[in-house]
Amino acid sequence: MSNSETIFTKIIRREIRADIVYEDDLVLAFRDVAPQAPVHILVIPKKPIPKLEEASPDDHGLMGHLLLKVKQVAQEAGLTNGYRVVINNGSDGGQTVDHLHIHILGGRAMQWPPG
Ligand code: D5M
Repeated sequence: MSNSETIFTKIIRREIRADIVYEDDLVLAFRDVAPQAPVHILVIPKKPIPKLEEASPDDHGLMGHLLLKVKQVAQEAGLTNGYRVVINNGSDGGQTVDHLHIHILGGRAMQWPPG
């Protein structure tokens, strides 16, 4: 398993500033520092699961909560015309921060396939 200390852990602990848009006991949502769309928000579990691949059956409820919060955060961001939800998993998936995170991208029409 990868080292669970990442920049996102520091954001959860308020050791690094972030533009936080939602928080509860289990998840945190904040604006991506390098937005790839007019709205680009990351939703993360507070539990430091390094990547989707390392989520376990014990995380069943947390994973459902996370996805439902993605929907809520997207609604609260005003993304009434649709949006894209992305999880980059591991090296070939393009993951750069080893703390599970769900990207919400919106505010423009997305293209397919992604690069
Ligand atoms: O996405 C990791 C994402 O994390 C990438 O879009 C930049 C974002 N990022 C990195 N550092 C920060 C801070 N400090 N605040 C907000 N957003 C950040 P990946 O799927 O791993 O490629």
